[in-house]
Amino acid sequence: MSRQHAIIDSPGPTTPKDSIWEAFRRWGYLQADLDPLGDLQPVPLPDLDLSGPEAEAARRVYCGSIGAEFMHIPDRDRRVWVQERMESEWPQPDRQRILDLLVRAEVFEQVLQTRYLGTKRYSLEGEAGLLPLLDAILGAAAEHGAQQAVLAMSHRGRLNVMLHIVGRNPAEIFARFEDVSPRSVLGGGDVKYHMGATGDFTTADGRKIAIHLVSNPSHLEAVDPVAVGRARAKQERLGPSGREQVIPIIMHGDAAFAGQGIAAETLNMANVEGFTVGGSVAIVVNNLIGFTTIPRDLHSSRFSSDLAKRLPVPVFHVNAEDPEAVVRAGRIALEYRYAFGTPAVVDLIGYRRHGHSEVDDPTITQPLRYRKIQAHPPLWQIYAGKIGADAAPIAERVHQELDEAQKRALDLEKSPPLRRLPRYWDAYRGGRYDASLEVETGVPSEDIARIGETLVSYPEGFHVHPKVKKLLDQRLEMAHGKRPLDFGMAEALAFGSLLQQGVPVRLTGQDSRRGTFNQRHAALIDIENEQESVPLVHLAAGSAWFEIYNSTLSEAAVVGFEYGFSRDYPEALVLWEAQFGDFANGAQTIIDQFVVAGEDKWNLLSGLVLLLPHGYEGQGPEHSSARIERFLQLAARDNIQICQPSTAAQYFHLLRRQALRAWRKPLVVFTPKSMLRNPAASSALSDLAAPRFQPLIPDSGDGFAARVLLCTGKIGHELQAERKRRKDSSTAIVSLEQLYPFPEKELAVEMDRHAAAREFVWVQEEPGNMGAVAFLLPKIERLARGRAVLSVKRSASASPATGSAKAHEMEQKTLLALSFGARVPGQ
Ligand SMILES: Cc1ncc(C[n+]2csc(CCOP(=O)(O)OP(=O)(O)O)c2C)c(N)n1
Repeated sequence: MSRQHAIIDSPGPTTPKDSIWEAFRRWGYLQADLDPLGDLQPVPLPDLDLSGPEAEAARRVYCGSIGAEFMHIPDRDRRVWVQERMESEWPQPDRQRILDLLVRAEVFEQVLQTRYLGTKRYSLEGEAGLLPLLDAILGAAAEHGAQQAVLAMSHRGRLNVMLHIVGRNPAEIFARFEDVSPRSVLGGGDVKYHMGATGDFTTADGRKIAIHLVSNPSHLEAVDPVAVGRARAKQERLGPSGREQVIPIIMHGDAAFAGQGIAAETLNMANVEGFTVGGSVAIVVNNLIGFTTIPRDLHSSRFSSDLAKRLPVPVFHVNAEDPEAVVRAGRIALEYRYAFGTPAVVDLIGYRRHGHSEVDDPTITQPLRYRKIQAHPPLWQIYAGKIGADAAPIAERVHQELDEAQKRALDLEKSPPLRRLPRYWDAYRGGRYDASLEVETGVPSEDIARIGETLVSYPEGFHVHPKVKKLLDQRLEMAHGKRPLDFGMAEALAFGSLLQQGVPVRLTGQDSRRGTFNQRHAALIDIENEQESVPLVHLAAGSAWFEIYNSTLSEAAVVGFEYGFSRDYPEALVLWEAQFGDFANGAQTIIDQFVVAGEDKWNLLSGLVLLLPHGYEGQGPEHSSARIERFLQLAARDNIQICQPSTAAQYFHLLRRQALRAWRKPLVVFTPKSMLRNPAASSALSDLAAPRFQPLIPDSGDGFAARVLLCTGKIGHELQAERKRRKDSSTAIVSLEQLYPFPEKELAVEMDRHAAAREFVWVQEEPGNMGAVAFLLPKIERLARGRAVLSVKRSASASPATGSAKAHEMEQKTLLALSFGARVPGQ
């Protein structure tokens, strides 16, 4: 599969006949018969004001129920590929199967409507063609070797897809309408139309495809990168044939696809090496409305799918009420994906029979459209009439099946699970923290020396940049204990040692291969020919592998992707790195809806690591704070880990702990910037052999201090330097390395050890309305047993930091002075 799309245009029409066909190939979709209700009017085009037998033939192909947009694709071969499929005859599809699916789709919705009137279900009615479409796509995928499909979709039609495509039992779905076991989900769980599900789909020719419907939040499109990341992980598990074996199918609402940036960010990753899945099939379930808003207010283009034209991929608009055309469009799209390894899009144009949900009255805002819809028969009746079949007996049978399923649901005491986790999750657990989870993470110095030697090696004749060469020389000295270890080397050694133990490692982020702060150099670049060498790859043992990719300039989609990847590769250490932690809030939806809440809502675990450079260094409001306060506010019931290692060795142990414990919990690490090169933050080789990460670094003194400063991160080193400068012997400094789960026992021991201390002072660089102060102060007060608890921080502020380097210096000095006892006038 090539990433280069040769821009070779067609030789151009040479005969009048050619030019007629060219006109229809290029513009025919604008006059295609796409909208069952006729609201999407054909566009008058002089280019298509053509008559005669050739024009009529071309019009039949390009202005029927499929409107194919493909002439924007630069590669002529790909255009010809689409053209050939559009212009050839197609065999008649299995009409009985299509009819059966259409009946099932709508009868299921009608049963829900009559049994659970007034309950939201986000009916598929008006878009029932989705079932034959998925059936066709999965059937064709199976012919190409697909064994698994990762499906993502929002609320609309989800229950229907769970039943008919994922293959869940209807009783399980009815049980959720009956809400049979509310006590099991008090304070947690999720609504039924967001649940993930797994099952098997049987294709028309009897093949089986395992289906994974990805759990999904309300936030539309947020699931897109998660599903793609999951598909990528599943593919990597399978090796080179993974792309054939695992097919992602992402369904979108028309309003959401056009409006949500994360959909664009996800498409942008489609053919990028570190993120490609060899193409996903995108389906726009296009009911020409979003809640109450009509298309002209939803997007600036005729079709909501225009976003996809950023890629060299075809878009097949298809009239949802011509199921045979729908099936054909699905098959062509799927085959394009397998032929060229890129996405392909089906825009399924139908309508929405009810309001946004079934409790919403659409006649208030779209009275005319809904008058038409009320008079419009369901698709299965239209289709049965067209093919001359009697669908009533099928409808009767489906009704009966569903009646029986509902009775079974009433007998259930608990809602049965809708999915089974793959075996690779067997060895891991979530839930609350307990100390029995701990493992030793130390590595003996001899092993470190050996790993270090590989880390600094490269092939014979490879021309390393002189600056990198110097760094590698220093790293070799570090590996042999001749120079203190810095963060960059500690990280490389953590990765290298894990790889040697058979743990795969994947790291992505903007400029992460070199490292934003010129600190990583995971990929060495030959200065003569730009060839690459990645030393860590050579440390991978057993089934381990090492991947490091510079990502696209996105936060939301890339974090979503890596979260998805971590969901299907629990054995791997999966890390995403922000350029500066400040930018992580671009991924806030993924953090809020998946990373911190996924276990609570869906009982799904992830060991994803977020590396967020953090620290006040005078670089302005958007290069200072990774927003510790936000993560702390999101922390409850041991859902995440929030850490700020202050030394290289602590970082080493923290990364190894994350991979080696059986506990799979997202880990947020506030990582250093200037501290990367601060000798005070470096570690001795022997520190890497220490048993494990310390959630708290106690003061090195004898416990007789009068004041104890408590802090986390870089400010701790500044406090140490200030204490030295002042020759202060009455102040202790304690560094909290783990903020959550809160290391209460360790802190209590340390505070009790300082029996003579009159006050405990929480010191932070962040303003008073940010940082850890609000989270920690009540906890410190509880442990202080009546002794004074104070805090030093910047004044509360609307933005995290000043833009002036000099103002920053002044503020920082004031923080240090206050920490050592100066009082603010008036206090
Ligand atoms: C990010 C986000 N913003 C707003 C909403 C509220 N909302 C729920 S459905 C909906 C309309 C969706 O329209 P469309 O994408 O066309 O899908 P449809 O419901 O018509 O199938 C909106 C605005 C949401 N769920 N997610």
